[in-house]
Order: sequence, then C-alpha cells, then structure tokens
Amino acid sequence: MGSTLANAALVTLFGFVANPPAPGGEGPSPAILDGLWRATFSGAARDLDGDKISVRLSTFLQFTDLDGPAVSLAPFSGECTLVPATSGVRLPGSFFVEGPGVSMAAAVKVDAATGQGISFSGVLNLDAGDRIASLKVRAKRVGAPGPSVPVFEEDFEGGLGAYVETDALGNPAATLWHAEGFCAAGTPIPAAMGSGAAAYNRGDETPPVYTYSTGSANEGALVGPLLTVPKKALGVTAEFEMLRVTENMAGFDESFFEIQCFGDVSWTTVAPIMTEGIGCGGTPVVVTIGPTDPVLNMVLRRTFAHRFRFDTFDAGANGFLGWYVDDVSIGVVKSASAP
Ligand SMILES: [Ca+2]
Ligand SMILES: [Ca+2]
Ligand SMILES: [Ca+2]
Repeated sequence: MGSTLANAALVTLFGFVANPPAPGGEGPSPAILDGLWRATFSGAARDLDGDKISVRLSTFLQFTDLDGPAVSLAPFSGECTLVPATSGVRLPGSFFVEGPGVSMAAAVKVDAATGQGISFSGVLNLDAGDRIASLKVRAKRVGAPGPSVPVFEEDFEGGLGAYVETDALGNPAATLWHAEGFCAAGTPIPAAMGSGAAAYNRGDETPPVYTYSTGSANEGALVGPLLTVPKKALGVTAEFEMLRVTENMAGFDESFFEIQCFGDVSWTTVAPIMTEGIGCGGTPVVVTIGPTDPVLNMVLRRTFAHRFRFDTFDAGANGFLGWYVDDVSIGVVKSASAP
C-alpha cells in the first residue's frame, strides 16, 4: 500500500496550533465531538518519487476538549500510523484544524436533540513542499470503549506454548529463555505464577544457575504467535505478571515489551520494563498496557506479534535472578455498543 506520503504527513500533524476562538456568544452551540471516532482517509497523492498513488488508511481519532469553541484531538492510531495531538476551532456543524503542512476541515452531522456529533466528512490537505495532496476524510463516532476481551493467553504451565526463542533480529536462536518452576535452589516460583513461568536465566542447566551470568554479553527474545486484531476493535491491551532482578543500571540488563506488525521488519518498543527488585520471595508485579496506548494501538486492524526481550548489553554484573514473565493476556476492546 502506497501510503508513505500520507503516513509522513500525518506525522507532521504534530505541532498543530490552536486557531483563534470562534465568534462566540450568538447562535447555535458547537457540535459535541467527544469520544472515539473511526476515520478513513482516502484519495490520490504522490509518493516521494512523484508517482501517483492511491491512499486509503483508517485511524482512530479521539476528541477530548468538550467545552468552548476549541476542539482537540488526542493521539490515537491505527494501521501502524500515529495520529498526533492537535487542536483547532469548532463551529456549529463543523470544525477546522491546521498546522505546518496540513489542514483539515469537516462538516459534522449533529443529533439535533443532544447536540452530539454523529459523523463528519471533509478534506485533509497535505502540503508536501511543491505539491498539495487532498484526501477525503469520513469519520463515524464509535462510542465508549467496552471491556477488554482476551484474544491470547499463556500461563506457561505446559512449557513455552506458542512462544519461540529468537535473537534481537528475529532469527530463531537458543537463548536463556525457558519454562521455569523455580527461582532459587529448592524454592518454587511464587504461588501466583502456578508451577511454571517463562524465565530469562540459566535455571534449565544442570545444576540450575539462577542468574544470567554467562561470561559474555547475552540477549534473547521470546516471541508470541501472530494475532489478528478484529476489525471493530478500538484498542488493544496487554497484561503480564513478572519478577525482575537485574544490575539495575540504566543502559544495562534491560527488559522490553515489543510489537511487530505482520510484514514489517523492525520491532517497536511498547514499554521498557523498568520495575526492579521483585525477587524470588516477592509478589509478582502486574504490568498493564492499553487500551489507549498509542504505540500498542499501532496494531489495530493488523496482524501482529509481541515479544519479551532481555539484553545485558555487556558481560559485567550479570549475577542476578533475571526476568520471569507469566500469565500473559493480550486483549481487544470494542465499542460498548458493538455486537
Ligand atoms: Ca504460570
Ligand atoms: Ca532457551
Ligand atoms: Ca549486567
């Protein structure tokens, strides 16, 4: 899909400036544009080589400024494209936002009884130097988010399940990741984790070594299966439990939760995992991400994989417990009113 120009230009929406307030006081109130909307941008544009391409991309927009004439768009995302925060003027039945290289104007269909916007359509103008591309935009209110419904769960009670070990580039590799029931000699993992978790240390050696000290720098990723986000999903959630004890020094022994959209080459860090010092006798920490996390929501409407990656960066000070991950749940959130 040749939406490079549109993707690049949408990114330039960062830095929008608020327009002067609308003429106030008289006449009908501005349309209410709160909540979450699904917007589709379509039309023709020229790519970076000047070739004509057709563009169609869907994103989610979230209006957050409810009072007065101004309208704000909170960052939201879809199809691996970030939609940045922006603001502008809201008039009865329309709104207008502009910033460096881009502007958007749209007419809003309003529920006469409540003043709430139902849908809007308009034009997004991208000014990429010597050329201007116009994309049609159509959007519909999608309502409040409902509860998160799991699409993938793993408790590691039966081994690593659908997870595979890879190096940082995604090539299959033997790493220190393994299914583990202990966190010290004779000491099982905390009861909350059941009898198995995924661990990054040398606990699967004979005899087991509950550190990731190998004499060398080491790293490894634990990659989950491809998951497809249902079309109507508004947001994605990720949750997991963990223990983590490391050198606790920025730039060394780091943990990452990452995503990759199918067809992409690189992985994107959703969250660097900084929580530290939850050892063998501790209570596992629950990490919760989403459903409005703009990075995690890059996978909306896409097929994607997630992974847990640990990297020592060097050979020094690696005599620590490492990273245990368990009870992984990836979920999707739909509109509360969606079937
Ligand atoms: Ca478990
Ligand atoms: Ca392994
Ligand atoms: Ca270290």
